[in-house]
Amino acid sequence: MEDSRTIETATMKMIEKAKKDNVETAWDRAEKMKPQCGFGETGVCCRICTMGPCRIDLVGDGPKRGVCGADADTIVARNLIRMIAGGAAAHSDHGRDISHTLLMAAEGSDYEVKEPEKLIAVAKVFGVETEGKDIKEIAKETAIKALEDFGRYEGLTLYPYTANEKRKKIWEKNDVWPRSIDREIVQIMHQTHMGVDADYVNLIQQGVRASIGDGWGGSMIATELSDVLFGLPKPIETEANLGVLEKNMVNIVAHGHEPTLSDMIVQASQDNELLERAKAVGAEGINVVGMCCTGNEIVMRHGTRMAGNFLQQEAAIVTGAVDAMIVDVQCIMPSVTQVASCYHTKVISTSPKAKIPGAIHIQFDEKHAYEIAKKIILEGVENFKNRIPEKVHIPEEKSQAIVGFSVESIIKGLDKVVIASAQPTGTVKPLVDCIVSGVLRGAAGVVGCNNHKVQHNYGHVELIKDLIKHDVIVVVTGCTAYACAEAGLMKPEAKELCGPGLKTVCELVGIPPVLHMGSCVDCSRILILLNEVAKYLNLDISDLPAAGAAPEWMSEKAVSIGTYFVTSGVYTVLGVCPPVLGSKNVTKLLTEDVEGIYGGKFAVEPDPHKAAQLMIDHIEAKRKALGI
Ligand code: XCC
Ligand code: SF4
Repeated sequence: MEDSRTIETATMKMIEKAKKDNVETAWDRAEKMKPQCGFGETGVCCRICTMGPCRIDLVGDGPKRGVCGADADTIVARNLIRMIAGGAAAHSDHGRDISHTLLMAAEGSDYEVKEPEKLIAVAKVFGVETEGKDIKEIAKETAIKALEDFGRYEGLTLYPYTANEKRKKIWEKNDVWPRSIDREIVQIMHQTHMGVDADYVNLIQQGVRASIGDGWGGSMIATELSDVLFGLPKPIETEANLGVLEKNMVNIVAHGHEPTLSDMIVQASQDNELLERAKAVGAEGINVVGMCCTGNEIVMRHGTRMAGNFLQQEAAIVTGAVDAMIVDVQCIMPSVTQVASCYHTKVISTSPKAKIPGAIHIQFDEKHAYEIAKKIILEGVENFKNRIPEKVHIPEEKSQAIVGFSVESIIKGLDKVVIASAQPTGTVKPLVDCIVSGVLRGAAGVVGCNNHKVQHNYGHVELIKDLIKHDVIVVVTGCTAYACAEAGLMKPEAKELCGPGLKTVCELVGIPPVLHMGSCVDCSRILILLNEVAKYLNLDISDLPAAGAAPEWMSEKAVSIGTYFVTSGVYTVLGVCPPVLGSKNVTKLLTEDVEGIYGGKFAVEPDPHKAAQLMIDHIEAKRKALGI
């Protein structure tokens, strides 16, 4: 079987089935969208005020400036940092919600502190005194400090202080330390308002500030406090792909991003009352499966199976076997209700921020979390009997995977490599030893979305296969994680695809060569891991033999992620070009000049094999510079 749209056979089958069932998918709509607008694609379309829309003619002798006089540099830079604002806002609003959930846990709710030790570590970052206090008190003070970091009115955001000394000096010197997480996002909106900033360098600098507030602020707080509330991920077995849907069970797909609801859904799905009701409607049980990043949150902590990534959301419904798709925020195609209307599937929206025409809205409320989760699941249970048997086809594809690699569990796991000294180190020393000795050539973080412009999962899988063949250990988050799990790159047997060094490490430690580190906000785990290694070696992140990639990205969040990786010192290769080519200056700034300032830079390479080579070359160059 071959298909230019996806490499993944379950999805191929569902695309075919969709056609038969007269259902439109993202790929169909993408076809209809062709040709896509060249002005938009190169970033030179401006709609910021109603004197426009204005667009810059890049090839002919048409306009070189908008009505207000803004040139291509200004327009491209403004558009780009507005993307960063969107992405940083999404991540940080998620982080704020988690902080609020911690506060509610402290004050009494269905949530509780699952990891007191980690809470104490986080409390220290915020300067909360922990000695002699009970855990609820610490939780409350930490939550308030975290919430303050979003809107602080004096000083600087606190979480970036966890970075290594060299990195902090770079941010200070270039004046990009975020003052507060929200403020930098708001300032982007102000600075890009008609007639404010026209200097592309100054605009990009503000984008950098907001992105650091995301990666080392909002996202990191989201990750750290999620661990506190929902548990620290530890290696756990699971399965991935559409084949995790069950013919004889109530299938509930949890889709979206935050763990607050999905974690409760997992718990409530075991409720006796609901299980009995499921039996009464003729089902063998309740099968909760994950989709996109909320799926990553629950698989990391409970092993909840992974149904599919971004471009599989419609395909999941096309199986005709999804009784309820529960969504919260981000990456939910409005088309899901359209697709659902051709089957029996109920789409249930739960966030006041995200309502979708055609969906049932059951508003989630942290105060009554368990009861509402039960109510939501019940919708799916009652819907089981409405399945249309002739429309049900669940593809059999599913792969084994080991997931759940928090920084803490990686450190613990790699301690097994130290065979000579049986003493566990509790630090990144074993990882560092493997890299310094050359057993591992380096490490790569591969993250991000799916995008119809890249064959679904092809970019992720091909790039990563090349990296592991070259003994580069790979960590992943987001939709990349699903692509890897589905392709079998997260099972121990994937060691056979590795070079000899990485293969040995996989054997000794019992890990796969590709480590699932979580959802998109968990890209902050990658920052923490890099930072720990840098600190251990008394180096900066930019000195390490490491690189990043987003082979199939599409969202504004990915622009923010890419920017904070680059300005944390990571060479980052994008498989899809951001809308910047309309400005030679902005393009040069991002792909060349920025390296002299932050030690990282962007590259764009659609061919995953060439992209992998760029990363490997970078890793080898860094090794050489370190003399290892
Ligand atoms: Fe969304 Fe997070 Fe992208 Fe996937 S990787 S398409 S942002 S689900 Ni985050
Ligand atoms: Fe045109 Fe300037 Fe208005 Fe943009 S801000 S739409 S370039 S007049």
